[in-house]
Amino acid sequence: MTENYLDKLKKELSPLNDFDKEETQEWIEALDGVIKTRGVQRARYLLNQLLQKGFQSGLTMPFTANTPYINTIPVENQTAYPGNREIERRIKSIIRWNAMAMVVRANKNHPGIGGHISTYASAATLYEVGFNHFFRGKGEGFDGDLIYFQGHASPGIYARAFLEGRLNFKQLENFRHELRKGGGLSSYPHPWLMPNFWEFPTVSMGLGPISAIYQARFNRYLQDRGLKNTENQRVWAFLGDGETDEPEALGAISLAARAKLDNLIFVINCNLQRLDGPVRGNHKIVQELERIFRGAGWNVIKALWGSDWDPLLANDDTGLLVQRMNEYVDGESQKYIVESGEYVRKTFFGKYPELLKLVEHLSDEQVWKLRLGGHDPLKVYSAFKAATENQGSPTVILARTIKGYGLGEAGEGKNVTHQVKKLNEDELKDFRDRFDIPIPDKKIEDAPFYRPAKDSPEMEYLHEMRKRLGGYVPERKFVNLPLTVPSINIFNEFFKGSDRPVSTTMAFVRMLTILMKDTILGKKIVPIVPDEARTFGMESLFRQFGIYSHIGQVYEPVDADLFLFYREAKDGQILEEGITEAGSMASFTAAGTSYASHGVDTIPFFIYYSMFGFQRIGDQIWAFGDLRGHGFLIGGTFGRTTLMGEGLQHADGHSHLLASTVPNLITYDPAFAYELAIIIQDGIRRMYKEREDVFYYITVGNENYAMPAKPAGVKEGILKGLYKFKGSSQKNKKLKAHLFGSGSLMNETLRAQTILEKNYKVSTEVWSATSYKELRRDALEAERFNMLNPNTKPQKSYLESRLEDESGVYVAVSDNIKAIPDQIARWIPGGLFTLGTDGYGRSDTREATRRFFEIDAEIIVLAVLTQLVKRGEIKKNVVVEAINDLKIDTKKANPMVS
Ligand SMILES: Cc1ncc(C[n+]2csc(CCOP(=O)(O)OP(=O)(O)O)c2C)c(N)n1
Ligand SMILES: [Mg+2]
Repeated sequence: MTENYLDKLKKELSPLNDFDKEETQEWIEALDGVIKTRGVQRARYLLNQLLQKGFQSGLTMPFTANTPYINTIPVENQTAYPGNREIERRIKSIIRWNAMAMVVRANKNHPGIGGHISTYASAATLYEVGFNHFFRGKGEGFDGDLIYFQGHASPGIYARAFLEGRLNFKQLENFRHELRKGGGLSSYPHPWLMPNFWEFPTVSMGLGPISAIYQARFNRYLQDRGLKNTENQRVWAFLGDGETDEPEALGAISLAARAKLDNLIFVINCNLQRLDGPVRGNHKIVQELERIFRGAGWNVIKALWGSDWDPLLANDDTGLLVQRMNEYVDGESQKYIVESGEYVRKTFFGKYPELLKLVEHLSDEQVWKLRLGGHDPLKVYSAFKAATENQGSPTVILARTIKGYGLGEAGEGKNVTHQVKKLNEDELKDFRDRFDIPIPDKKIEDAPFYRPAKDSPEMEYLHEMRKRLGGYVPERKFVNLPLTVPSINIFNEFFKGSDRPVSTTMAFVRMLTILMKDTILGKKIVPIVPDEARTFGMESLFRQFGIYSHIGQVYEPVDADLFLFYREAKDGQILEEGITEAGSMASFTAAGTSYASHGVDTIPFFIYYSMFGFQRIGDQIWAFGDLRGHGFLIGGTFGRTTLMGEGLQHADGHSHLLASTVPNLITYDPAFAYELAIIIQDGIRRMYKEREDVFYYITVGNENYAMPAKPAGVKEGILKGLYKFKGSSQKNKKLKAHLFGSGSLMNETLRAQTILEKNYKVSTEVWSATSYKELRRDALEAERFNMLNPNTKPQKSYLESRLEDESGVYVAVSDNIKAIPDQIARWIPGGLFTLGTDGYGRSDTREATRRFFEIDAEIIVLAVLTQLVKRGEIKKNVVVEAINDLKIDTKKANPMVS
């Protein structure tokens, strides 16, 4: 590899190239003298002056955001450990054992059931220092810290809760056996499955860190808007070093620094390994992360070396030990774990003979056992303490550990360690001996759980420490009181209809404004936009309600003289997130779960380009469902052909299909303003009054058309997913058809109705299908009930009872792909013929794209006639003539494949 400028300078700056050691020593002594007599501030000033002078004379220093590969906190700045180290070690050892035993036992009984030993084994000290000294619970007078536990460390978190008496033997035994009688523990943190225990689902890597950042920012929002005092609540996010490769993990760190989130602490467990092997075999993950975080403005604390290394570093007169630490790569470091002390001495220290002297008083075993920072409670405590005391910026702790710590031959530091799920008898014995667990040889094979007596010093200490910190964690609590929800009357204006053409988006923005002005709910509404407010016509909200900024607005906006200027304010209500759907979704998550994490209701509306929702941030939406989040996802500019001109990567016709996969998500594709009003009001009622753990996805379009007045008696149908919008004017005709329309395609069904009735004498009824997902869910429920209860009177689904008295052919059309209406096809008498927008979108006018995708009125007419021919109710030549009359090109390209 070619050397770059930095590599060359590194060489030049190495102590090995020091050709006048005496002179160097003089300078070092001078610096020491200044630090001792005048303090570090003065020393910093002098060094800076020297650098500036040097720069003026042509001396450039290599740019680096790195500090040397040593601990950030010098020994002199460590505080004495405030706890009982010995008891804490015993507690930690027992937790280690039980965490390991949970996985081993589960896999012994059911090979393949899975679980992870090595992640917690490496992180135990990080968590235990937190549990004993930092994590605040939700007790009397405490609001509690918000802690994102690394998903794969869950066995350790369960094992602690077991010692605390919060989980019993049976539950531990049923780890990863949730369906056993009495229930079991979920594989990873899932509030859906353990709603009183887990607070945050973190196991999809990268989602924890980005959620934590926006959570910390949302805590500030609640504070600045007077909704809750969150001053004493910290957000802790524990993550893996491998996890930082996920774009979401680091993608929002600059926001955290910009917003000065000193209530946020990241702890990255740098065991240098991920699932397959080293995170950075040829490089150093810690240094890479340090550069990135420092560059973004974070306070970075490296806890790399344990106290055993302190005297070695103190005696490192040549600077070669630091040089050695700086230069060796992670792959090499991993090798030292699986090799002997002799190998470490020879290879690590022996590279420079001077270094051998530093360890000559240590045996090989002692050399091998020189502890790393993340396994040394004192180093971890000092790092956590410094993090909690840091002001004005978020902190990241980079703690170095060993993956599979304590597993020995079974996997410690090996590339396979992540997957280790079984230990043989000897390995269990080694583990027991290493951590002094009182389990006799004859029982060891079973890897039994161990819990000391209630009155043992360990148990007393454990409870006492948690009592001081306000209670046990994790614990999920939530508001259960019904919120007073405004009546539907607040939306009366939408029930009258309007001749003025408007879009459902415009109607939505108006509804949002009404809600934001509501005396009861107004303050709780949280509008969230990813740099798309103008797209949706929401800029009027900027001035009225303000854009949230902790520091207000320190500049005069360029449009200050305009009525709708860009107004940022400390109590601003809108979260304008910039171009980050992931960040916006993380904000939506914080606001949508505030009823649980803060005991404060907020009602988020996240309005975004529907194409960049489910397929871009679908995993976060899934996690939101797991979290039992409440709120409204509003998919704007929806519709493969409704959104004009934007084409293939913008025109969305399938987000409803993706949305249909989320179990507790209620979805709607409304056509008219009154439908939208009823859906939103009912959504608020269900989520905030009835406290149902559901959330909403509603699509809105930007096509303007006259909004009809609300017909009588349609509320139930709108909410259930289907109602008759416009009956036929030719009721007694023999030929009958039903058109199901959705969204702006309702207008094409109405046009088709006129053509069918006028030109083809088909009595045609138009229905508005607001939610195929709701219809399907209801039909599936009835079907299931009838299957399981053969002796009971069969239940009828809403769909079946609505259609039982109807006759005729059925055609569905929407701006979605055909699979959306196909969802209900099997319950439609005589079948459902579906039209939709399968295929890649095109940029053109609505008329052109609707003909291209074969969903316009003419094609609807053709589809109906074709169905009538199939039933033998009309002759084929009617269709042939219709194709001609309706000017349909039968040779046109098939949109599905072109
Ligand atoms: C988004 C996502 N991709 C992949 C996985 C599968 N996975 C689980 S753990 C793991 C390795 C974790 O390594 P690291 O983040 O370093 O954590 P460690 O266990 O080493 O602390 C992987 C790839 C996942 N859980 N989530
Ligand atoms: Mg790792």
